[in-house]
Amino acid sequence: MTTYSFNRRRLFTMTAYGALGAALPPVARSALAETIDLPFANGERQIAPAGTFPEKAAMIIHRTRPPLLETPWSVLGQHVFTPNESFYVRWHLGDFPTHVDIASYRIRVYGAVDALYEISLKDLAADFDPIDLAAVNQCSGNSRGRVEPRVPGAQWADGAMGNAMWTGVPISQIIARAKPRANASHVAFRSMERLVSMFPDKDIYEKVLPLEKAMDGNVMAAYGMNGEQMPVLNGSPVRLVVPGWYATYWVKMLSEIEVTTHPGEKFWMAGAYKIPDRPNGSIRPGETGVNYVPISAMNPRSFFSNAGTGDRISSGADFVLRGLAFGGNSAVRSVDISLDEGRSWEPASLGKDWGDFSFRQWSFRLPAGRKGKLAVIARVTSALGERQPLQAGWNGGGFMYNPAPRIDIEFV
Ligand SMILES: Nc1nc2c(c(=O)[nH]1)N[C@H]1C(S)=C(S)[C@@H](COP(=O)(O)O)O[C@H]1N2
Ligand SMILES: [Mo]
Repeated sequence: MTTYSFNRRRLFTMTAYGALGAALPPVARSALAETIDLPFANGERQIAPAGTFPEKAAMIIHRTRPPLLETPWSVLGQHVFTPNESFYVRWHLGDFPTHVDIASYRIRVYGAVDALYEISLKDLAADFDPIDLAAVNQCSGNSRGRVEPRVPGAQWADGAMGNAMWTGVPISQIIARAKPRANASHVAFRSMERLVSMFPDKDIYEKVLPLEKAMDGNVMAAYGMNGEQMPVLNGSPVRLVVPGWYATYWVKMLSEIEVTTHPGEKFWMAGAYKIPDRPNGSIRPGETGVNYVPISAMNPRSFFSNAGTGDRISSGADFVLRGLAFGGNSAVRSVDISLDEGRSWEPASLGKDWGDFSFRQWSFRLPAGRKGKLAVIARVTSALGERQPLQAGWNGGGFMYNPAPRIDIEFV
């Protein structure tokens, strides 16, 4: 198993990133011979071959400018730690820097504090105590393409997520040093990129956490990803990591940390990424009179990684079903398997525990000799007691999709 020791000296050996912009103009059609059929109507997408996007292997293209790139399930399902080169990519604003000057890069810490200051990358590595923490980064709209009735937005299959071992400095240390004032209640995180917009609220990517959440010791300014410098498309040189919460909060190319005295009022908090204030963010399609709140903690999910609907499997030998799960905002308590449409459940075996916020592998042995069709459902229960529903919930944003997955296979 790989160990992840991030060499902090590497931070200073890098002076600038490559000409990212060169990869972003429309990709030549001829380069995109390969396509993939995602598991929903109109799910055909092109695959960008390795190298089309900087530091990236072959990725499923949902959009090129700004990029929305999905990790193929054939890669994602096979790793506890998603390889950096295959990690999905999602940007909202087109105008993000193609070069970052490492020497002059600073994060400003200011607002309702007594000691505002700026952090260089050198300070970040030298003046604080870094941590390593495994955490799943998942887009709020992951699997949106599966939502019925269909909703607008990126039609992701299940590959708008990934797990990595993040290295960085807890925000609690950074904020403690700034000495927040007694009336401080929230922290706004902003990135380097700008959008030329008619709507001044929308021009900066700003996400806001309650101060208590920002100070939980897990939320961090990360510079390492799986023991390496993180790819520029995933937010180098520094991104926010908010273990247990949806990736919309994981601000990339972090440039400002403002301690404030109020919740987020700008577009990316007050306008977008809001869910019905209901259990699992779910309402009936078309339901009105619902209060909407900013999305926050993830719900639990499980996935099959070595079998899918339609597979024909030899009954001549035991077959070990394998998959991935995560608990959302807490650890995986159990993954349970049903072979009878959800009437009874048996626990799967869990793989190595990499921490509460990581993917966890699971496996379940089906003995040799079974013949014919079989429906298998996998359901995770989190340490907080949250359990995947058997039927998908729904909301107009296509957020928080998490029904227990089911596959229909046949033993021959
Ligand atoms: N600066 C910046 N950070 C951002 C975003 C963005 O548009 N700009 N998008 C957010 C959203 S919605 C997602 S899903 C994640 C995606 O992280 P990734 O591209 O590393 O996979 O980044 C988050 N952080
Ligand atoms: Mo997202």
